[in-house]
Amino acid sequence: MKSFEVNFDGLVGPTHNYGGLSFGNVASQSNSQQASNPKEAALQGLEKMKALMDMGFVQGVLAPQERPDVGALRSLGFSGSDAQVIQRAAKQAMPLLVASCSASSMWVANAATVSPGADTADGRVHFTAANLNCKFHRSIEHPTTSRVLGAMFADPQHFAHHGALPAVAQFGDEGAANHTRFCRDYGQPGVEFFVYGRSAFDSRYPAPQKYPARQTLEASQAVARLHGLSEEGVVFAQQNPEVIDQGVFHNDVIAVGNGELLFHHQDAFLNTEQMLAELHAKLAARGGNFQSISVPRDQVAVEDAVRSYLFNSQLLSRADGSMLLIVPEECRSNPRVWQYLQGLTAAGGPIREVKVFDLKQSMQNGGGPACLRLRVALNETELAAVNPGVIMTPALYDTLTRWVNKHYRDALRESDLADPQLLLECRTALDELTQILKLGAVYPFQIN
Ligand code: SUG
Repeated sequence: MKSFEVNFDGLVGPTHNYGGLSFGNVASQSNSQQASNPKEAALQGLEKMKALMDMGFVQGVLAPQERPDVGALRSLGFSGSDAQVIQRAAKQAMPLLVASCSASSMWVANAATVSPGADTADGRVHFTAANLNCKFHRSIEHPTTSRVLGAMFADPQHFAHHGALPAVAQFGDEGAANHTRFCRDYGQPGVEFFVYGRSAFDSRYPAPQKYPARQTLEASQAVARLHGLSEEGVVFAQQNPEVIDQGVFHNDVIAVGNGELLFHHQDAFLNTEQMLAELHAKLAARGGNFQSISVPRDQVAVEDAVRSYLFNSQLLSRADGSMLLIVPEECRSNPRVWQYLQGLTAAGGPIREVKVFDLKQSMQNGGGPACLRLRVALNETELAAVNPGVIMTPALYDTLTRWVNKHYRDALRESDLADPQLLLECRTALDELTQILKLGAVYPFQIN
């Protein structure tokens, strides 16, 4: 049976703005207060989805969330009509209104961790929604994420959904941004690679000093248990705390894996040799030949990796067995990174081509090509069970482009977030979107 890696990209929501909300994420902090362009952001994302579809990859789309999140503001004590809630928050606690308006659900690599059916004890594809509890604006995503994933992957014969882990920092879970899977073929049992930033219950593990480690070992272990993964099919590794302190807030800012290949920076991990040996041995036991490409710090410094998002790329397998790397424009404008990439594709290794995309609107909040997609490996039967409304087609691309042009603003500043009209615009757009994507009722305004 054929199997595929399907990339589900987050559609950017109508309230995309630069709130400066993510301490430890260099781009988010340095672009705070700039005016954003939600329309351009959504169109840039759609361009990438279309390009991958045109190249022959199966591409899906994941819906954005209702923002401002009036329910979250009510839970913090703001009351009255929806418009009054927004106005009172704007007057008394602007940072809370900004957080409740974030379109951060676009970075769907953080939506959930996904284990394909070939790896799990019951043979179903397992999803655990990420609690994202390191940042308030992201911690409010998972209830809607769970409903949207449930509407996309509804058939319980093939898909199992787990709610987010307990909402405490000890179980901080950021989803697939710290998870990669190695395999010979997407449909064969693979090795799932969980990367954590610290241990919450064992003080022997080192931890970053300046910025938070968002993913804990205990959260990763819990996800592996929930998904019914076997010990032979799992490797846990610790991120180097020093790179977290340089702005590597998720492992996908410093490493990316696909098929049998791990592409990573030399300084990405602790105990690298031991970790690579374990990956090699476990993949070999599953019939695979693990390979890694380590990018030396004297060619690409950690700072270059953080600024260019070289590793926040999509590593895709083409039909001829070679790989393609999808990188953001910022890689081309960094001379060291661009030179490294020229050498990489000329070297005759597995990565043969680099394609560049303009994702500036998302990049300015620290979200590159890999942040914008959630990978789900599916066999033909499972793919047939996915809600067909969320699979990208030329017609869906045209419909979504029209939908964005009709509903989105082309400039958004902090002062605009206090406008109750923005909530109405967002709800009108999302109500139409749930019909386009055939999701049913998934948003608070549709179900309460
Ligand atoms: O969680 N930025 C996101 C970026 C997420 C990137 N995801 C991955 N690397 N997988 C975050 O820090 C910034 C929002 C603001 O400042 O307005 C933000 O949430």
